[in-house]
Amino acid sequence: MSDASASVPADASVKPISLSRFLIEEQRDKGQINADLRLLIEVVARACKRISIAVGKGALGGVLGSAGTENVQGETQKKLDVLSNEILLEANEWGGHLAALASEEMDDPHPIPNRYPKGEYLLVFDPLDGSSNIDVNISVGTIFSVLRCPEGVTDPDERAFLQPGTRQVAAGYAVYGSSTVLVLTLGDGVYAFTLDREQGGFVLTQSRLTIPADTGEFAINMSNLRHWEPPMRRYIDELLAGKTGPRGRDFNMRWVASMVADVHRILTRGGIFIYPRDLKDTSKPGKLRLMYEANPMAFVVEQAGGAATTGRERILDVVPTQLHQRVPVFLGSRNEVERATRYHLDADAS
Ligand code: AFP
Repeated sequence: MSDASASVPADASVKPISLSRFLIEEQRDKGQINADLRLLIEVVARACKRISIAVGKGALGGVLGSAGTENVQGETQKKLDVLSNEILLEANEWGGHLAALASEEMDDPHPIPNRYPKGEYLLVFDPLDGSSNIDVNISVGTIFSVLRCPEGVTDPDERAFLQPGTRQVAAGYAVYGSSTVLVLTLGDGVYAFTLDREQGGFVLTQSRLTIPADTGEFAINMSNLRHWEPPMRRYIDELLAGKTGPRGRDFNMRWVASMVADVHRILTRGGIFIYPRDLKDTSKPGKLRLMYEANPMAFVVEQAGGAATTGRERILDVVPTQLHQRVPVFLGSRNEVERATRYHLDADAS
């Protein structure tokens, strides 16, 4: 396994490139984005900076602990979940670049108020992923995905959002860890920008991140093992058997329980992240949300040369039927994702 990602690190002798300059060059020189999409990404980044500041204040900001409410998934909302959601809504609704927004924390899509102009894009986000980690000072993050509003739709409802992940025009996440890093794809590679806390702006620190095809590291919540399907057990049993097992090598395990942090590690040094379907509650085909977590992360991972499946099909090909739909997620180093997927397909066929 290669420990280092093949991404191009920042060269200290080169003048730092700000996120704004990167986006302007993507628009002007490469024609990769238009002015509205540039504005949208800048606004999302600004909101992430505000969330990063709130997260960084910790107990001093009075924002730790539960908000005493539940979201549409029936999960208890943290004060920071609610605050992050408000920050993203407020930042994005007046700029004229969006037709509507949808958040993991809200039952229904959020329309753009009539007093503001509307744009051609739909923004989908998980404002604070991994928020159960917030009170114990472990990394959390914001995940976002951008879709085009379907032609001719002026008042987008849930149906406008139900597009497969292949239609995303941009996606990414901000991880609020020992430093705050914004990871972005516009459909042509993956770029990482570190927040300069003194200057207050995001600076390009890694270009064209690449996930190694092979890995010796896996991320999964092992406490669910007894609920897994047989091919899932087979895959993990083989990893756990180590050198003397069928894989002939030892594997290491990591599980942060913040998807952003686990995916960020995989983008940095490889690995496979799995949240499989389990038989604990057969009404739920997995824990993670297709539109808010799986699709944006799958877009990023594929753009970095990795793979992302549900264990049976490519995540980006799944046609959503509900805004808050859940899917199993297998993503990261290509050869491991393909192997785990093959085990599931072989089991289905036999
Ligand atoms: P929370 O946002 O409720 O903390 O959930 C985080 C998450 O959606 C994802 O970020 C983690 O990978 C996963 O759930 C952790 O799930 P377990 O708690 O079952 O390990």
